[in-house]
Amino acid sequence: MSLLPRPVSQTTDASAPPFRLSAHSVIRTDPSAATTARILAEALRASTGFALPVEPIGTEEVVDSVGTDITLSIDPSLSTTSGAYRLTAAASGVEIVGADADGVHHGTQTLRQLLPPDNWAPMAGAQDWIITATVVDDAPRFAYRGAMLDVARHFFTVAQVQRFIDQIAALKLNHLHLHLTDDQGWRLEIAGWPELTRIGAATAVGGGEGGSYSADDYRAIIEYATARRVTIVPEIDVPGHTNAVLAAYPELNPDGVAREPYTGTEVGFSSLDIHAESTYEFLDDVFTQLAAMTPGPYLHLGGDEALATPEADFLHFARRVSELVATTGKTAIAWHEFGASRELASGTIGQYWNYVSPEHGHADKLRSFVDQGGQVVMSPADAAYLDMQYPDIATAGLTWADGPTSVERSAVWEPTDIVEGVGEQDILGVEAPLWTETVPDVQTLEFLVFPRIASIAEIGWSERRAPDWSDFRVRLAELAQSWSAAGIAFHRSPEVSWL
Ligand code: TNX
Repeated sequence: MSLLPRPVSQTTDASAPPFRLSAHSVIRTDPSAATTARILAEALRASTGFALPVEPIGTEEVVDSVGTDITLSIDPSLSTTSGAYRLTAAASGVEIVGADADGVHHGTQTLRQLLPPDNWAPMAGAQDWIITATVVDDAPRFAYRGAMLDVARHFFTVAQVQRFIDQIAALKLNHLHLHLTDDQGWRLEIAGWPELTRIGAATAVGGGEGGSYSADDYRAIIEYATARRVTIVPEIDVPGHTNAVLAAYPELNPDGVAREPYTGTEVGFSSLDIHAESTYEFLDDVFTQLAAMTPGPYLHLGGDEALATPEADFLHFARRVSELVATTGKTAIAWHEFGASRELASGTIGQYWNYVSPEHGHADKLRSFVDQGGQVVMSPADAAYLDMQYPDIATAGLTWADGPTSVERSAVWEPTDIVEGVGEQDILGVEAPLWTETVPDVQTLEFLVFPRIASIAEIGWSERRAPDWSDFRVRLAELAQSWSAAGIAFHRSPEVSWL
C-alpha cells in the first residue's frame, strides 16, 4: 500500500520476507507512548480478533521473540521536528521510533495504512495481515494541520465529534477547530450564564432542535482528542455571528431587548454592543472559563464578516478582545478580518479564508498578522472549504467560493503562493473548515469531507513539491479502501478511479 500524506521517504523491498501480524503478536511500548499503544491495540483487536497485549519494552522473554511484535519507542535524537518518526517493517517485527509522542502516534497511522485496508473494518475476519518489508522516514511540513467542524449551524454529539477526531487523526491532522457559536446556536455551557445554552442552544439552521455540550461533554471531547494527539481549538465567534447570545441575554443588546432566535443562513447581520462595558465583562468571563477548560495553546475568537459592526468600532473591538484573550495566557486566533487592526495583541494568529488568488484587500489584512509578530493558518475558501459543492452533484454544499470545488482543486494549491510576503516561516499551517448550513447529519458530513479532507492532509504534511494530481489521485483511491472498510460514506467523485 502507498501512503497518503506522502512521506519524506519510503523504501520497500518486495524480495525480503514481509512482516506478518499474528495471534502471537505483542505491542511493546515506551511508557510515554502507552496511550498510543492502547489505541492501536484496541483498533487492531477489533478487526483482526488477535489478543495483541500491550507490554512495556524490556519485558520480552526469549521464547516470546517469534518476530511478530510491534515496538513503539521515543528517541528525541531522531529529529528536532515534532511528529517525526521512522517505521521499519521486516520479518523480525515492526519498529516505530518517534522523535516525540506525536511521532509515535503518526507512525502508528502509517502502520495502519501499510496493513491491508480491512484493518479498519470491525471483525474483518481471517486474512493475511502482511506488510511488505519497508522503511519509512517521515516528518511533517507544518506544525498545524487542521480541520474545522461548525457545530453551531447544526449540532453534532460528543460521539459524532469523537468519530470525526478518529477520522482526521488517521490522516495525521493534529488540530480540530470547533466553531462553537454562531447566529443559530451557542453550543457550550458557561458557568453563570445559563441562558446561553437554555435559549441560545435551542435552535439550529432549518429549525432543528440544536443542542450543547456540558462542561463534562467538552472534557470528554478534549480527552478523546488529546489521546489521539489532536489539539482542540475552540472558537467563540465575536463580534458578529452573535444572534444566539443576543437572543439569550437582552442586557447585551444596546436597546436592552432580546433578539429573536434565528434559524436561517444569512451572515453579517448581528453584532455585540462594542461600547458597553458589559460586553467585555461577558467576554472576559467566557474566554477565562474557556481557557481553563482547554489544555491547548489557542483560543479562536472569530472576527469574520462583522458587517453589522461599524468599521471604527470593529478596530476598537479587535484590539480589546485580542488583548483580553492574550490575558488568559492563550494565543488568540482570529479570521483575517482582524488584521485590519494594527493594535492586536502581539502574536495573534490570523486565519485566511479568502481565495487562492486574493481579492482586493484581503492579503493586506493577513500580512498584518505577520507584521504584528503572529503567524497564519491558510484556509483558502475556494480550495480548502469542505462545505463547497462538488461539481458533479448538488445535493449538499454551497457555491459562493468561486463555484463548486473539485477534488483536484482541493489538492493542487500551495500555501506559500497565496499572499505575497507570507512565506513558509510565517505559516503555522493549514486547515479545512466544514461549515454546516447544509450539513444536518453525519452522512452529509462524511459525503462533503471525504475525499477532500485528504488534500489538506497532504498539503499540511508533505514536503513542498509541484502538485502532482495524477500521483495523488492514485494514492487517494488506495486510501479510500480504508474508508470503505471503516464505513465512511465518502463521495465517489468521477475524478478518481476508485478501487
Ligand atoms: C463564510 S468565511 C463564513 C461562515 C459561513 C461560510 C459558509 C468565514 C470565516 N465565515 O460564516 O458558514 O462562509 O461557507
